[in-house]
Parts: sequence; C-alpha cells; structure tokens
Amino acid sequence: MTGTDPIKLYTARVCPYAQRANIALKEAGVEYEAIEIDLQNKPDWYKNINPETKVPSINIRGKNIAESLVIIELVADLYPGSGLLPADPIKRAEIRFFIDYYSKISSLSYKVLGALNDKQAVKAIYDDILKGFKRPHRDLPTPRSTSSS
Ligand SMILES: N[C@@H](CCC(=O)N[C@@H](CS)C(=O)NCC(=O)O)C(=O)O
Repeated sequence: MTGTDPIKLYTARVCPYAQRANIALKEAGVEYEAIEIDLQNKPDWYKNINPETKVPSINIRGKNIAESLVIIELVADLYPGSGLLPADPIKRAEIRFFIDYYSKISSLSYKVLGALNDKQAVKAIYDDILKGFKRPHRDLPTPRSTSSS
C-alpha cells in the first residue's frame, strides 16, 4: 500500500452511508475503485481496513479512513474545485449544521424497521420525521445556493 495507489472505496449497495461517499467522489470527478463488501458475510480481511467493519471506508494515499461524513469532508478538502463544501468558514459551518440536522431526521427512519408490527409506533415516528422537515429553515442555506461559492 503506497501513497500513489488508486483510491479504493469499500462500499455496499444497500448502505445509504456508503452511497453518500460514492456520490461525493462522483460529484468531485474522482477516479476510484469501488469494492463491494457483503454485509451479511463480511470478509475477514476487512477488519484490517476498518476495525469496526462498517462501510464505507476509503483507502487514500496509503491511509484507511472510515465514517461517511469524514470521507466526504476529506474529498471536499482534497478537491476544493468540486464545490462540495464552500471555502468560507461560516458557510461551511452552515452546511455542517444542515448535514447534522437532516442526518438526525433521516436516521429516525431506521426506527421504523424496529416497529413494523406496531402501527401506532410507526405513525409516531413518521410524525416526528415530518415535524423535522417542517422546521422553519429561514437561516439555512440550500445546497444549491452555496455550491458555487
Ligand atoms: N456512521 C457510519 C455508519 C455506517 C454504517 O452504519 N454502515 C452500516 C451499513 S449501512 C454497516 O456497515 N453495518 C455493518 C455492521 O454494523 O456490522 C457512517 O456514516 O459511515
């Protein structure tokens, strides 16, 4: 493994966290090799890439790095021309807030999987999700309004 090896993304088609790392790399126009990890039958060697054995992780410049948002920020920093993150620190903070806020809402959808037999519980979770989306976002940027700055 050297600093000049091609970038490898350890990913899984079923994983939304892995997909957002794939999307960031594609948006930035980065060439990389996607290595599909079977989450039902993870290869033993994968713990040497990511001891937590979760996807995504990336091998870049000889280093293994995990966590989708860490990977996305790394891609944004390595390829500033991609416009994934604005250069201005205040705008970057706004974007991080936006990501954090919606990550919390979207992770609520996983709770539905644990409550499928309980219609009331499912409705309560959906209500929470809708409430989250209806929060007034006057001060929040939209991705499009900041992508070119
Ligand atoms: N916080 C992590 C979450 C990654 C995650 O939970 N990945 C799941 C698939 S969607 C996984 O690898 N699960 C396998 C396991 O937990 O053993 C990230 O954003 O990268």
